[in-house]
Amino acid sequence: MYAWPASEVPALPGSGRDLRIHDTSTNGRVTLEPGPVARIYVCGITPYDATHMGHAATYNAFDLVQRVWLDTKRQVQYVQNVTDVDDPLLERARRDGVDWTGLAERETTLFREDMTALRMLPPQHYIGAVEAIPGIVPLVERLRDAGAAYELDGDIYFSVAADPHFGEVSRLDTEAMRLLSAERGGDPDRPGKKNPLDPVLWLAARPGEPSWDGGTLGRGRPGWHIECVAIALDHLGMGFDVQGGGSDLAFPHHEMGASHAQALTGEHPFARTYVHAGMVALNGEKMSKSKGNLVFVSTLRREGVDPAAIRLALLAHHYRSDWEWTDEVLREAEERLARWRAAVSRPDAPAAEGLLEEIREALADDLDAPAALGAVDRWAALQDSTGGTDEGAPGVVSRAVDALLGVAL
Ligand code: 5CA
Ligand code: ZN
Repeated sequence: MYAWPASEVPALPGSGRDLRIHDTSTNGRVTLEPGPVARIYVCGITPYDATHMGHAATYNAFDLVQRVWLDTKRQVQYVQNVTDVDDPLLERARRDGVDWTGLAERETTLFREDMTALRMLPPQHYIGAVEAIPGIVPLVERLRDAGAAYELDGDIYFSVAADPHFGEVSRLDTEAMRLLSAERGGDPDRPGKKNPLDPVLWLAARPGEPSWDGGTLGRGRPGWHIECVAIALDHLGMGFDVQGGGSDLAFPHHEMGASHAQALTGEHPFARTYVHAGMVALNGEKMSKSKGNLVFVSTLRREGVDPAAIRLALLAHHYRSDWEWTDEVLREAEERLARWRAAVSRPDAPAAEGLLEEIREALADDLDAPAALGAVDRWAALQDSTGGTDEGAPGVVSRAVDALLGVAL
């Protein structure tokens, strides 16, 4: 499906450095070494509610990954899905008495508008679960025929025992996996499963629910993890550079996805690096659609908040930390934006020597956006008398801030 328009990324002098980033599966930092075309899959939204600050923070982190890669003169192949059929979407549509397809379309449209306003780079392939179904069915058939999946009352389950690398993405013990599985869409207590953790690949048609032709699987709809696997394999192949999402996706979603793909292909790994963003909270609790403690990007925009200030509010927090959204966070970002805009309008701006390299260094160091903001703050606070003036400096600074941080001054 259509993604959203790309904002221009200004060309910068020289070249950025390779990104060192925290990898969940090794629990340590790795230097990413993509080829000339860096490949990234970022899990997309389940469109039953509007984009909140937690979503925006996670997409901001992976937007930075791409901006660093582009600055190393690589191309980026970026794929994102939309989980436009799944239990939470169907439940919300039922609760509100609306058509689930209309709900998904409306919220996806709003997400596109939010991403555009925030200057997030669009994926080259933006694929809905529904449009991926013809590709999902043969994968599930193959897993079943290879003995990596089994039937339970018409539903097809993946056998985690089929992947010798199962558990290596999230590195959790069985008890923790069981708890998270129950919390995050799994059904560990369903009788008859070979392993309580086994996730569903194909759900047989239920009355009152949408279903599709599943070939030898019978009518039904896909499970959650196989959706992202089918889309990633189709557009990126095995061994792509980064799979990204919020930390709540490490288990079960990314763990199961890796196992599906590894069992399907006999190859390892699915993604070379798994990167997870921290959770944004509101009033002390993780912002989540199910709890309803949300601040929406679109609401702030409607209230007249500058999207560049929203983006600066996200950038002020390290992507791996869990943090709390408050009015104060936004107020500080608005003040910073005003300071930066005033600074680039100075006729006698101080020289910006070294600033571009400082921003590059900060981002290459596990996407340390707060450090990058600090470097720009210092330049904005400089009095022209200290290091001489340079009438080219405002241009250099605004291009660097735009290209590397996605903020238009
Ligand atoms: N459709 C699936 C992924 S395939 C899904 O998780 N959708 S979602 O709408 O629930 O979340 C979209 C992205 O936002 C995911 O990466 C998720 O980890 C992230 N996310 C959700 N809530 C928060 C939060 N409070 N803070 C940070 N990131 C969040
Ligand atoms: Zn996903």
